[in-house]
Amino acid sequence: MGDWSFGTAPTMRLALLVLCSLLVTSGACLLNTEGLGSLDTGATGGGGTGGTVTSTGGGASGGVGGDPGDCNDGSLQPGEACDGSNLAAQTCALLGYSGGTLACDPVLCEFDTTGCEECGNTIIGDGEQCDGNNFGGLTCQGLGYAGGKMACDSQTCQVTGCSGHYQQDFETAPWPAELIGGGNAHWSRSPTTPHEGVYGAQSGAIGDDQTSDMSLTLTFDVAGSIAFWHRESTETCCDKLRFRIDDVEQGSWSAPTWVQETYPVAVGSHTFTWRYQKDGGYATTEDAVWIDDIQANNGYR
Ligand SMILES: [Ca+2]
Ligand SMILES: [Ca+2]
Ligand SMILES: [Ca+2]
Ligand SMILES: [Ca+2]
Repeated sequence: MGDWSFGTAPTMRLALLVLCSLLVTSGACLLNTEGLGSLDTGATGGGGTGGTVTSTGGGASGGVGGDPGDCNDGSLQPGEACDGSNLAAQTCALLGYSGGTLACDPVLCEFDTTGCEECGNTIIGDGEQCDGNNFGGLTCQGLGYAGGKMACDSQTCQVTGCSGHYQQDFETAPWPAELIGGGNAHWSRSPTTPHEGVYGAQSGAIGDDQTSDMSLTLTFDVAGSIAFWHRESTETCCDKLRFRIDDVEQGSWSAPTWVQETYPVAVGSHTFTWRYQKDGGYATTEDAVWIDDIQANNGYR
């Protein structure tokens, strides 16, 4: 009896191996190997056929159940916000940050915003000039401006409030509002032989013992200078262009051709006045003076 009971098992194993070999050939054995293997591991491990079945099954299960299988392949599939260098045309700025470099998480294929800059965290990041009260030592002068009340834009983290170096070439209408008229007649834009471009400034029409003034007030946060070109067509001895800084005369001229003057200017607010002043009698030639190309280094409105 004992011989029969033990003799049956090898016979069944052989039968199962033959059956499985046939099923593998047709491809259907994949569905049955798990059940068979659990019933008789000896058969699976012992035969070459069983090994082939196991490796084939492993490949199949990975393809069906793996979630991030196509993350980091460089192309976007459904469920991926980004993939590798493909950021789906997004940037830190478009995602609401002030700047910085957007990246893609290589495992999750989600945006990695650790390289993005946040405006408002008081840290000056890439693309930010300032943040809050942190200017990182920047000054308006350091940025190429004349000066001003520097502030930091809370949305863009860019410096605001700086003003450029004042310059005026009189090419654009209307008359510059910052150039205040005074005396008996005001200055005006004039196309009469400008130094540069098409227009300069010409003194107003005045009589003997009269004046025509043009004044400009600028602020200098640091010491600078003011330069301008002038030309006169006047009674040489006695009718002159006079230039004043804060009511102190710096020079007077009656020059028939364009000449440039430059004066140093100290820190502070200063008023510059160009004045055509005539004496008590006689006039000659065009009886006027001209100014063009005012340039204030470090001076701003
Ligand atoms: Ca992908
Ligand atoms: Ca910041
Ligand atoms: Ca001009
Ligand atoms: Ca005169």
